[in-house]
Amino acid sequence: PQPIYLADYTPPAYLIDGVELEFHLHPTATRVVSKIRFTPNPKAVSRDFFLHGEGLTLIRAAIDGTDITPDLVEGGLKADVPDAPFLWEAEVEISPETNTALEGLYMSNGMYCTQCEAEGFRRITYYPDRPDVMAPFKVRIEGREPVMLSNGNPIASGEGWAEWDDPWPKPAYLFALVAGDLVARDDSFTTMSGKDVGLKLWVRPGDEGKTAFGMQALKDSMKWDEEVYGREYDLDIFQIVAVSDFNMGAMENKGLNIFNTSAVLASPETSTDANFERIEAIIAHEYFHNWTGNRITCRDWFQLSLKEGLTVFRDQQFSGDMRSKAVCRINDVSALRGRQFREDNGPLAHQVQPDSFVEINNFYTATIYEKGAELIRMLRVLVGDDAYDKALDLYFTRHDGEAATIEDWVKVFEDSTRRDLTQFRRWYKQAGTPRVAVSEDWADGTYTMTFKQSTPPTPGQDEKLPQHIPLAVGLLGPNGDEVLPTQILEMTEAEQSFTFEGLAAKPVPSILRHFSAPVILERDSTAQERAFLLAHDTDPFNKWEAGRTLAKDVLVALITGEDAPLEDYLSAITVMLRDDSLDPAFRALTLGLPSQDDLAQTLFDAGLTPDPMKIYRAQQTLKQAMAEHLQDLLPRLMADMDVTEPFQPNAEQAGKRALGLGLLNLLNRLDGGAAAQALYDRADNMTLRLGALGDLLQAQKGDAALADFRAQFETDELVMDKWFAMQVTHSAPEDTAQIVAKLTEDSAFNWKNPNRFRAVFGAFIMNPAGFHNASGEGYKLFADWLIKLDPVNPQIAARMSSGFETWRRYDADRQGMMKTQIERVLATEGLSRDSQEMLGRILN
Ligand code: B3K
Ligand code: ZN
Repeated sequence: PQPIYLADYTPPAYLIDGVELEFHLHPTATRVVSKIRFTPNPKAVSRDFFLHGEGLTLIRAAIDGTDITPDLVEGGLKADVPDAPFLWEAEVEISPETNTALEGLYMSNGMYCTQCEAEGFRRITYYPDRPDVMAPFKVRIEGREPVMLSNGNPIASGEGWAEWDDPWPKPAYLFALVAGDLVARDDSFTTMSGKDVGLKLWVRPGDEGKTAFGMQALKDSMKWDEEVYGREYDLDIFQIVAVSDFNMGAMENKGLNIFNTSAVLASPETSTDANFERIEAIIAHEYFHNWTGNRITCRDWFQLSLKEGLTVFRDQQFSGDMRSKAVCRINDVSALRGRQFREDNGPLAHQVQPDSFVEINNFYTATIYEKGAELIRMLRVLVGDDAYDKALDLYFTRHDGEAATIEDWVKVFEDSTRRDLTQFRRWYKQAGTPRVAVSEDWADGTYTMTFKQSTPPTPGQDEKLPQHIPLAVGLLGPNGDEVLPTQILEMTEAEQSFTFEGLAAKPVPSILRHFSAPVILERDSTAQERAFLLAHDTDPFNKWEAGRTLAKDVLVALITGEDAPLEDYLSAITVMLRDDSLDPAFRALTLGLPSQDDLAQTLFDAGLTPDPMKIYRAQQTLKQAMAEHLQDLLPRLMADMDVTEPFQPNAEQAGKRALGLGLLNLLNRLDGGAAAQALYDRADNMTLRLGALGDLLQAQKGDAALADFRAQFETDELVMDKWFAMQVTHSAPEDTAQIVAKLTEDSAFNWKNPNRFRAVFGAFIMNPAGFHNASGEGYKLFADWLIKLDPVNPQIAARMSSGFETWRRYDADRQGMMKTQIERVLATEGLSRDSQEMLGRILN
């Protein structure tokens, strides 16, 4: 497959004044009639008329009313057209029912729905399927479905038909159609200028009871975007539809967001606190896209982070405002390190604004999303909050209605702040995670910190230039008082020193507060100093970070057989846990240990070969030591975390449950599962039930609970996903592959459903000790399933293949076994472009 290059961008040859679509729905023979008014683009460099089209059967085509026979070519069609505005008409036939890739128009549980981003619209009709062609759409749907929806405002409907009108010009990737037997939760929102907007959350009959939380999250998001960004909604109606078969979380189609059921349906009995939090964030994210993505869209897919990075940043801000800022920041950074750092330090590393791609669906990555969001966060830190707000106002006025670029975005900041951001732009163009090493010097009341930055080579990019890094730094005195509040040090050189004068004693520095830049900080420190920061740092992120690095020091020492600062860690953690002034959610996070994947990368970076079993055992050893050390404290602390009020999915209650479960996980190592069983038996919400089930599985006492869980929730797809995932996550490493194999034979393993496939195989590749079991059977099993899934759903197969992305970290045996499997998948005949690109990059 040939790559597409950013450098080859040219403006579209024709623009569109208006689109009319007519759908005649049929499961295997849907007819789509299109009328498109084209006009030559004055900025075009060519007059060639090309329309994208894939898997379409062309029935008829006409230009200005005269039938024509277009030239059907690879990926679309060509035709001779007038050198003036003209009307294109076409009729095509498509088969939604057999569309298992879930891209274009497809069926899920008997209901029609669409997914057009990035390039799915070309599977619906012939069209210039590129985001810089924006047009208003009118849609008529004919069919037997009781509910038939599309973008924009409802115009008219009757028995067997419905018409919709979206006045806002949009690229085709934002098109949506839904038709089926659906029921709505209705509500309304009055915008800041007093307009009434109808809100509808559509679900399958039976799921009405799981819509209240999503609707509230939507209203909160609408209010927040008005208050914080001054953005008002712009149609008479906003709709969300929940769909069971969906490749990702959700999609921001104009006025008609389509959601994976897992990203919108919620109830205390079936959803965990983490589910509620994620749902709130995704609803906000998709809603925020209405301005950052839809009103201002991307010129081409190389600019994907323009909308995704910004919208993630906005949803992170929103979650921080709705919940606890500190806890949200810690969670966001953990996710960034877990997914984006892993990507940036392996064969799939790529720029936030890539130069080329083969399959764009492979670039909906943590780098585009989460690193993109970090770049915006840094910009905000560098220019200041007020200047950020001004820049955003300028962005919205200058680019509303346009398909913009990342250059446009940075230029807005330059123009509104008069800062030169030339060096900052490198963040978009240089892949890889910068390492920042710190050394310090103390003499005569002067404290000097010297920072050195370097970024390791990434595929296709050997040389890296110094980046513009905002380092948020504070200093603490020996008694724990802050002697210097947070300052932003701007690092622009490869090596740079900063001095602080007039200090009475050598300070303890708190560096990279609130994780002010997405870098790896390298700083040798003593266990005492880490414990000191855990006890005294005023920055909650760095307070947590101190605990995390101390835990990491202990674990690495346990793995490598060096002296571990175990006692320092245990006493520091005890002090932290006892501190009632600390938010339970914060304490729960600080009690958690760095992940096995994080430790593997750390060891690899240190020039060692990570052994997944040793890492796993070190974690178990440390947890056992923690349990024993905290033994006397556990019952009282756990009792303190009991929530007696009725279940609320808010941050306060969730924090107590999280800490309670964190402590139970330790107690579980001492009481052989007794407390977990008791909790399982009395739990009246999914958070506690699932937490208890995990502990029971861990203690190898889960059989009865698993059977009970299944009996209770057999008909609930989303809860059954948890039932599958839990068994993989909490398996003993030597059993994991067999358990996965057994689950794939279960009658409920509906593998064509992305949620179900991910429940099993996502959990598998996220369980390093199990996946990397020395026998290699895990690798083979995983490859078998990639081969099986690829022809059915290439997007999910390609995405999951990142399970192999860390193969070069491991010993020669494991490397050899993984390489064999990667090559076997690559050699599969007819392998999708998606998987070819991913596995090809992973291998090289
Ligand atoms: N924009 C969509 C993702 C589309 C993925 C296409 N493979 C959801 C989101 O980021 O909000
Ligand atoms: Zn998005």
